Amino acid sequence: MDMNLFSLKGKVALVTGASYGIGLAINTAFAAAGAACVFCDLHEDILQKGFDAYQALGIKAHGYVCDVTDEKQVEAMVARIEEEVGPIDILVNNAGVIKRVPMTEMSAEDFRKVVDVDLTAPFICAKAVIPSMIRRGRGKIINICSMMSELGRETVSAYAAAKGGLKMLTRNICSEYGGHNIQCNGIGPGYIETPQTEPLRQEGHPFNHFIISKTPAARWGTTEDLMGPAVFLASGASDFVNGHILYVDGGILAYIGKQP
Ligand code: NAP
Ligand code: GCO
Repeated sequence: MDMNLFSLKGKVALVTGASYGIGLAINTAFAAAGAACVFCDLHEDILQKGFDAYQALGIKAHGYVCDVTDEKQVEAMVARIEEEVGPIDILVNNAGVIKRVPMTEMSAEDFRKVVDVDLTAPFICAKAVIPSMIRRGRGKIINICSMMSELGRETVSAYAAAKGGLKMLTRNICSEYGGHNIQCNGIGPGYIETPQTEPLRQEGHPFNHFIISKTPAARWGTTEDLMGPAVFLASGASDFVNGHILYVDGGILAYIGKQP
């Protein structure tokens, strides 16, 4: 028996939306810990870029085109993964979108689209993998939450509502399926250098300085900062951790902010 508490040897991990960014980093860490890595993406061309990225890292990843908001597509993908790779031991609901629009200028359609990807899709994906986890008597589900699971700010009403809901979905999956040895936890990244935050990090953008002043670590996070926390929550080291949101934010949530 592998006594390394953080080992993922023999495990199958599905990370949604993991062709780049946080998802790619998490799957890279899972591969280093011994897991078989699976990822999905909405677009074939982006999926191919993902394959290229994993190959460049020396990782033999399994990838599928799937719109995670579409229950039939998710069910079909999970069935294919179980057939081609093996039953899913670890699910990371990472796929996400954001629309930065003042609430009164946001259409209900756009609000729904954000909630559909950031909250309904994690429900759909978790619902698709839990039955098999129950049959096998174990499972790990990790939902990628956000600072916006705890805080609001201008222009991100849909995203904050979805990520706040994702925190409570995490706690509810813990409550409903913890008795089947399924641990469902969240990771709440701070402000991380990925394409999603590119607009906020433009040289001279006031938000750039703002985040540095709100972060005790006085820097933007990197996707590498999320690797260890993800392996911890995916491994046997966290078998008695359930319903927890692990904030990986450099201390933002603890800090009133640097005096101007
Ligand atoms: P991102 O730019 O938000 O990309 C998310 C990924 O999800 C992309 O690969 C995207 O694919 C995919 N995706 C979007 N809609 C999808 C759908 N319907 N079906 C399947 N895949 C879909 O990348 P990120 O910044 O690495 O964010 C990853 C997660 O972390 C998100 O949930 C985000 O909300 C969360 N997060 C990010 C930060 C940050 O500072 N970056 C902080 C906290 C939380 P395409 O490129 O093909 O559209
Ligand atoms: C924003 C950012 C944030 C980050 C992240 C913070 O516009 O405020 O995009 O939402 O993406 O979610 O944890």
